[in-house]
Amino acid sequence: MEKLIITAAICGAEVTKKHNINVPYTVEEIGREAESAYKAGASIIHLHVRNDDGTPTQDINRFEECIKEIRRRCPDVIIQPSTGGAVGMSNEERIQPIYLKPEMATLDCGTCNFGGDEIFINTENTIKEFGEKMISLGVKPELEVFDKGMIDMAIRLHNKGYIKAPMHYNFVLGVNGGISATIRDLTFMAGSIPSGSTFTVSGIGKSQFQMAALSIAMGGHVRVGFEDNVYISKGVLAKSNGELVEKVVRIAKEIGREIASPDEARKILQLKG
Ligand code: KMH
Ligand code: ZN
Repeated sequence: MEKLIITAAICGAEVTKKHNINVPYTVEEIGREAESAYKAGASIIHLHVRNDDGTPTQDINRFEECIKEIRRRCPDVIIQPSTGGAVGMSNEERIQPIYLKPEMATLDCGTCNFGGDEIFINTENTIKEFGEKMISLGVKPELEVFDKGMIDMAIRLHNKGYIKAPMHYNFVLGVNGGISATIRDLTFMAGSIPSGSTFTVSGIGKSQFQMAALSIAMGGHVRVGFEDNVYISKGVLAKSNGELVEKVVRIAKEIGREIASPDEARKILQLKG
């Protein structure tokens, strides 16, 4: 089996210090959390940024500052900014970080409910626009799919030239409005992507480590981090993103999967590097 790529989603847009005091807001805190994940074995940092008061922002200058701080602490890590941002942001706001030409960025492949009255909106035209811009700037998309139909959308847009192969998917399982975090649904998703594609799995909330273990055994990759889950075990808050990554590394070792370095991850994902 290929080595395991671990992505750390260190911050997110929705989780706050009220959920876990260690959720990073400031540039320094974001740097600290990225470094803890990287030192534990993460080769990709999925990045949202915040203002110092914790409000989510997609401001290009804030991304630039945070990326500089992460680079200083983790020279070779792959930095993957979000273009999803937070629910309710405009497309213009969301797309900003790709103009920094990161190696990767997320590309959300459909609209879904996001709990309560929230709707995370990604129309077909939005996905086309973001996909085209990423191709023109040389940014590899991680295709965020919250449901099976979003895989089909990505395939359709790939066939029309808006997304290049090999495609890399992130199955986000267990969002309140998306596909569930079950063995059945993970198997369904993994069986639905074109051959030659790669996938990572983000189990939301209490499913995080169960979905991680399944993906490790299936040959997929894993995303963990405060964006998706703030607990290290039932009722026990994680001290850092690094602690969550360490747990994945322990599980992987037991199952016999080696951990990919950032450069090995670049090869597996066919990034330009
Ligand atoms: N914060 C969510 C509304 C992404 O990073 O591309 C969207 C999200 C997906 O987190
Ligand atoms: Zn995100």
